[in-house]
Amino acid sequence: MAPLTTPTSAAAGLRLVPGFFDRRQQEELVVALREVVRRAPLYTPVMPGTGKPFSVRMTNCGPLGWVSDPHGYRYQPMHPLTREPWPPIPEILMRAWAELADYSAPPQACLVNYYGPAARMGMHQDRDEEDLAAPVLSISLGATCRFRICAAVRSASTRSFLLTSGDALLLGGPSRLAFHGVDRIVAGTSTLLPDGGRINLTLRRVTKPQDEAPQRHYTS
Ligand code: MD3
Ligand code: FE
Repeated sequence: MAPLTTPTSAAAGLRLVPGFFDRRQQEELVVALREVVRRAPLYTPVMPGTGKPFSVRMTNCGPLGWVSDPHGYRYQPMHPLTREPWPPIPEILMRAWAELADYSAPPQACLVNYYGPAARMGMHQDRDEEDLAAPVLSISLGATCRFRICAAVRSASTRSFLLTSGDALLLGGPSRLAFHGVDRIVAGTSTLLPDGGRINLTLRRVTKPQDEAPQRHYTS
């Protein structure tokens, strides 16, 4: 069984798998992601309403992608600038979901977040998905970051820990709706990516599996 760490009971259902991807697999992921960003370029999203730009640059792969623009947050099947469909989720990530997620249906969206040395992400909940029974699987590549998570109410005390290159973090059960964010990128910790950058991949279900062709289950 893979190592299991629960840094805080404020995040029950959270499972950190340090070093899930070894260095060779991380390099394979970077190669696959270069193809993803060639077909679906990183762009700078803006906040709904205010139009304030994110410090994180984003793109997606998979049938659906998460986008933020002046109209709101949503999932959509195409890149907001090229209007092309998102490229497929790389096989190595589909296998990671099958191994870790303990969920009967495949992921539909893989958000690619690119953090430069000064980028951060404010505390928020992920709740734009209709299927909240499915876990979220996050994979970290490149620079280490200090990640923060707190229980379902924002006022609850928060805990923080480091996410390093190759780590997988599974957010299921009560942790699925926990507030979380990235406080900062730790300078000088990226040997995988140039310029001290960090990539976070977030694999998600968006719709409920019942909306698709039923999955057959055989016994005996
Ligand atoms: C906890 N990304 O894209 S990943 C996001 O490192 C996001 O880029 C951060 O938060 C990043 O929405 C954090 C870890 C993560 C992802 C999803 C979660 C933690 C989560 C969903 C629920 C609770
Ligand atoms: Fe999030």
